[in-house]
This record gives sequence, structure tokens and C-alpha cells, in this order.
Amino acid sequence: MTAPTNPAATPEDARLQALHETWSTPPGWRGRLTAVNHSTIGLRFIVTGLAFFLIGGMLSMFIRLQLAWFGNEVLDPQRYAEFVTMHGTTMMFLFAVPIMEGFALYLVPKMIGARDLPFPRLSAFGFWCYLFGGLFLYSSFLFDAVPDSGWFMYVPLTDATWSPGLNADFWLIGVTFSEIAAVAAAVEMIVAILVCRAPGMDLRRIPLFAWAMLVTSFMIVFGFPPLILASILLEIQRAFGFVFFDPALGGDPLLWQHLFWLFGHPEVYIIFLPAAGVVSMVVSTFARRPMVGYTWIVLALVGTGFLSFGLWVHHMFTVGIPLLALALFSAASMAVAIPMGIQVFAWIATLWAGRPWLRVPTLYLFGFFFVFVPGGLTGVMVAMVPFDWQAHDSHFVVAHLHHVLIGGLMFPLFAGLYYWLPLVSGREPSESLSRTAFWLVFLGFNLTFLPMYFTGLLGMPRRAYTYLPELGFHWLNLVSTAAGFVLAVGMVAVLADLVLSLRHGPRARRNPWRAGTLEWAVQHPVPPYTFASVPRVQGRDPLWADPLLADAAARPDGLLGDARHGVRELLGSSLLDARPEQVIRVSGPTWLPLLAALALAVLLACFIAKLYWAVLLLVLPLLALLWRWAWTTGDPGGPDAVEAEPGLVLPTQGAARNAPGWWALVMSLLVDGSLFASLVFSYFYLWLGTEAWPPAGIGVAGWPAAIAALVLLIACAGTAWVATRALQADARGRAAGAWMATVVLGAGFIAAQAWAMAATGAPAVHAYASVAWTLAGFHAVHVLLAMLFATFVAARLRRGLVTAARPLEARVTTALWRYVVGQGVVAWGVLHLFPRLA
Ligand SMILES: [Cu+2]
Repeated sequence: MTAPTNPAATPEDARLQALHETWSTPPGWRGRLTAVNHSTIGLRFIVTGLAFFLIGGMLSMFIRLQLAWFGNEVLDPQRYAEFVTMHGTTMMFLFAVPIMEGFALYLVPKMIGARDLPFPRLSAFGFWCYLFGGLFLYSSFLFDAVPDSGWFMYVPLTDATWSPGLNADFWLIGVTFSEIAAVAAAVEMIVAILVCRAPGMDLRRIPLFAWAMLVTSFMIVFGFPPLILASILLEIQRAFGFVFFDPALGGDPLLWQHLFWLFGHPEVYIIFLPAAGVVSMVVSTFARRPMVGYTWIVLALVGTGFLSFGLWVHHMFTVGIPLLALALFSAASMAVAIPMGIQVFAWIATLWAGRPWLRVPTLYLFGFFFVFVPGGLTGVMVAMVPFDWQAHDSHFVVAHLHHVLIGGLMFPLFAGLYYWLPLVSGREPSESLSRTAFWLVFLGFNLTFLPMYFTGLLGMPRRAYTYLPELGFHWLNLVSTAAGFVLAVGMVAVLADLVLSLRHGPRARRNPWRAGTLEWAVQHPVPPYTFASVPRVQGRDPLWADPLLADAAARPDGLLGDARHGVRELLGSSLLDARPEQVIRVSGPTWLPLLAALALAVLLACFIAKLYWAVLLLVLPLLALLWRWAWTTGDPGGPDAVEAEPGLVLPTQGAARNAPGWWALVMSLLVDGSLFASLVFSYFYLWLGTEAWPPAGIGVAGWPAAIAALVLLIACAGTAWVATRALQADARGRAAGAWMATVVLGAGFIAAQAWAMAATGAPAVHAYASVAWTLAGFHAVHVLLAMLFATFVAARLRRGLVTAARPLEARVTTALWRYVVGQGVVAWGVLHLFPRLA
């Protein structure tokens, strides 16, 4: 911190001092636990991700030792299964996704010229959920209940019959908990990139890493809910005896596989696309020219996002899928190579047309090209159905997976770490140690995984803890293990090198690589407010277009340079052409994110300990915290408009149309819609597998109950509409009354729905009852939530915090009610009409 302590000498100093005071985090432990700004949270994600990377890597070394020679007994079969599971889970959920979120949280605001993210407390909350979720997963070692069913957790292996201990529960709850971070960061990224870009940064000027994060975030919005739903269903089955996956009672184990791979395949691209974004940034800087084919790359990113959702079945070619479906999914799997190919060509063309500069990050780029392209080709091989039948569940697939993931993620990641290191530390990496580390990683990696293609083709199955000498591949395994240790030494060397350069590297000038994007305009050490005034952008590489931009952004005399009112402010701009549109007032350091995540952690710990009454009790403090959180959002009671710079008066977000809160609602509803769609999909999938729906012995609700429920539900939409009209007329008392009427009607709906559902009987008797109750319960939770929102708005209306001029919370609540009623009508049709037709 370099905040001047003496009284400010000039008006400029006074403004800088005010910015510092407004944006800094308090010192010491209190500051560490309450920090919310994006640089801090981003670095935390990166450091924690790397720590999990080391732990996951250590587990893999035990696995390699066990496989080094036939008949080894480094691990017994049980430990082997546990280590394989934890290695895969750690790398996928606790390293690959979070580390790129860390990059995004740290870099994207700087790249798009924003001071911070629009929901700083949400990113902090995400981080704590990620950390606690990871610790939760690893705490299973203390209870000797380590997850052991593979990172894909196939049922029936994971149901209560075959995994009676807590192993599977630790996985399901821990992973779902840490996934909150991914979803939170996705919402945060989308809203930031949509409405917080610097003036002048229209859609054709967004840096490619930010584009990649935008597409990735949308993929998370649609791709993570199926897995979250699957985990919830399996946990409900394990905890309360529901039977979604039990074929004896109308369930289907394949439902798990569909839901899992609906997530699992997009997941691969959720990992690749940010890495590809890093490559684009590094390529352009080190080729010292603008990216060739910018538009094509953006189209390729978007195309990959769409295509990847059509591919999940290729993980299931061997489970018995109709022939036509096999052909379609096979073709789609090969087609996804096209957008990836476009990006590779654009990178090569840029390097070709420029004057490439060979530094450490470039070295990792070449490593990436060398590894990723053949990895992608073996991907096309396993996309072919006959070949997949041969290679399925062998070490060929293990080799392919690691080739594309290490090639596609780790090499770009290291390139990025070295590339952005000077931005974080003000120091450059040292060339000599870095190059040695690179060669260790590169050679170690190739020698570890190449032999696995051969052992796989020779018939070595994956997930088996040993093999017989007659199969003749023990020498290949020994080579693979030895090389694995070289790779491990290389990775540790890279991390040690990075840590050493943070402290002892040669001092760097600002922007030592002479890059063109905005993050390099940030001063060093990175100020808590990022930019003293929000920069205006001309062109795709603003620092190349305007060499004076960095200095202008460091002077507090431009947009939002005056923070003497003491409130943290971001600039909001229009969606397409980024014109200044609103001033977004965000909150500062607070305990709320940590406390909310802690409350959630304790609640989940009680759940796993089967203390269900404690879980119910703990919902109350959690809700109280969230209420407090919502109540203090933004700048309650602040002005409706402020002067962003002399002559430019902008509305604050409560009064603005494109308020971040509005877009956050839209994105959250997309997440929720995807969750709901996955549940409805599960309902129909289970219906397809049984003869009678509902089965004999289970009744359908009588008309009076069903119709009462529907009428009450639609009445909620009516009163919500009345409330909206009343607010427009500035009749705040009437609006509050209408909201409270909505709450009463909502409660009536839940009672009527429960009466209607009584005909279904106990949920554990048949998959029909299980899924019907879950669907009704899922929707009821939404109604309860919307009732809370309505109460909240009524209270805000009475306090005068929501007015006709500042209607944001009311708009959000109206939209939420419309969504909940719409979802309820669909659920009602599925629950009360469909069984009469089926
Ligand atoms: Cu796939």
C-alpha cells in the first residue's frame, strides 16, 4: 500500500487518496477474511488451485508407482481406487476449472477496463465455497471414507447397496459445494463482460480471453446444472431411499450416465476455451502484431460452445445406443475438431505474419502446439464408433485424456502464468531455470503418456490396480512411471521458479512484453481501485493505438476519478457499443461471504452426519445472512443519479435499465432453467423405461386438489402484476400490500399442491413417485424463495428504498415470480396431466 499519509498537497493527490481509502481492504487478518476485490480473490483462486494441483499430482505419483511393475503392492486395491478417484476429482473440479476462474477474476476486469466486478461479495463467497468444498472432500481421509468410485461416480456402484459408507456422500456433497464457485463466477463474468466494459470497447474489440470466458461462462450456465441435479438426485436416493437409479423399482442407472456426460463433455471445453483464450493473448503479444482472423476465432469459440453440448453420448458408445444416434453423435464429435482447427490456424498465421519473440511463454506455446494437435487427433480416433469399441476403458483413453487435458490446459496455463507474472509482481521470470523446467515438463510429459497408447492397444484396462506379466507390457509401464517422475520434478520446478521470480526476479518495467491490451495499463503495484479513471478505448489493442492511455488511466481526473463521497463505483456501459450508461455502486469488505459459506459448510456437515433436524435449524441463520446481504446490496438510500465526470450525469444502478442485478437474475434463471429442464428430462427418461406410468398402486391427484393448486399459482402472477402497476403509479403502500397478498397466495398454493400430491403416496416405492415428489418439491422451494423476495420488496417499499424511480428490486422480483409461475405451470402439467395421458 502506498497511500500517502500526509495531507494531500494537490487536488489530484486528494483524489488519489480518496480512491485508496475507498477501495483498500483493512490490514491484517480482518482484511484477509473480509476482502472482496477481484485482484485478491483472483489470486486466491490461482494459489488454491495450484495447491490442489500439487496434491492431485502427488496422488498420481502413487498410482504410477503401483503400475510400474506387475504385482506391485504400493497401494492395495481399495487405496488404488481411492487415489484414482481423488486424483481425477481433484484435477477436474478443484484444479482445472477453478484455476481458470482465478485467471478470469484477476484479469478480465483489467482487460475490459473495469475497476472491479459488479458483484464483489459473490466472488468472495464463491472462493470460500470452493475452498470449503475442497477441504470437505479431503476431510474424507480423516473418517476413512475416501470416495472410491471414480470421478464419474457411476451408479449402481455408488448407490447405498454397493457404497454403504460415507465415501460417495463426501464426493457428492463436496463437489456440489465447490461447484457453487463455478456457477457464481460464470454469472459474474457474463454480467461484467456484458455491462462493465470501458467506453469504446464494442463487441468487436473485446480481448479474446474475455470472449473465451464469456462463452465458457455460458457453457457453465447450461452445462453444470445437469451434474448438480444428478448429484442431488443420487444424494437424495442415498439419504432418503428414493429410487431414481434402481431398476428393480422403475429407476434406471443409465440416467446417471446421461446427466453426468451432459455435463462431462461440455466440461472438457469449459476447460479448453479459457486456455485457448490465454493462447490467443500470448500469441498476439509475442508475434508483436494483432491477431489474424479475430472474427473467425470469436465464431469458433461460439461454435465450440454450441457443438460441445451435442456430444455427450460419445462417452457412452458402448452402453447400447441406437445405431442412428451412434452415427449422429460420432459425426458431431468429429465436427468439433473444425472450430478448434480454425483457432490453431489463426494462431499459426499470426506467428507467421509477425516477428515472434522467443521468451519463456513462447516456449510453452510451442509445447502446447506440439502436444495438443496430436491429442486432438486421437480424439477424432475415439470419436469413431468401431475404434471406440476397441479402445474403450483401456489405457488408450487414459493417454488421450491426459494428452488433451495436459496439452490443452497445462501448457497454456504455464504460458499464462509466466506471461502475466510481471503484472502481479512487477518482476520478470528468470530465463535459465524456466527453460530447464520447461524441458523437464515437456519430455517427462511425452514419455509418460506415449507408452500408454501402446499398453492400451495391447489391452491394458484402465482403473485396474495391477496386471499379469504374460501381457508383456510391464517394460512400457516402467518407462511411463520413470517419466512420470521427471514430469513431477518439472512441475515442481515450474512452481518453484514462479515463486522465486515473484520475490527475486529482475525488476520489470510496466508492460515488459509491450502488449496491447488494457490489463497492461494497470500501475504496479496493482492499486486496489485498478484504474484511477476508467479508460476510453480506441481499437482492439488499445495500448498500441494510444501510447498515452496508461498514463491517462493512472490520473484521477477522468471518468469516476473522484471518490471523495467514499463509495466504490464502477462504470456501466451499453451492451453492444459500450457507451457509458450507469454508475454501479458496489459494496466493500464484509464478513457476509465468509459467514454464509461457513453456515453452508456446517449445514452440509450436519447433513452428511445425518443430523437432519440440525440442517433444518441451520437454514434460518443462513437465510438471515442472505437477507442481510440482499438488504445491503449496492448503495441503499444513495442518490438516483451521480456525476461520473464533469458534464456527464448517469443514473445509479437502482434506476438504470441494464442494471447488473437485472442481468444476474436473467443468468441465474438460465442456470435454474437448465436445472429444471434436467429434472423434467429425468422424468421423461424414466417414463420411457417403464410400462405403466404411474405404476399400479399409485394414484393420480383428484381434479379439485389439482385445480385449486393451479388457480392459486396463477393468482400469484396476478397479484405480482398488480404490485408492478402500483409501483409505476408510485403507490408504494398498495404495491407492498399486493406483494404480501402474493406471499399468502404462494403459501396457499404449496398447501394445495401438497394435498394433490398425497395421492402419489410414499416417494420410495417406485421411481415414478420419487421423481414426481422431487419435481413438486423442487418447484415448492422456488415458490418459497419467491415469497421471500416478495416480503423483501414489501419491506423495501415501506422504507422508501424501492421507488418508481428506483424500481430494480421490484423488477427483479416480478420477473422471478413470472418465471416461478411459468415453471409451476409446466411442472403442474407434468405432474397432474401427463399421468392421465401416458
Ligand atoms: Cu467428450
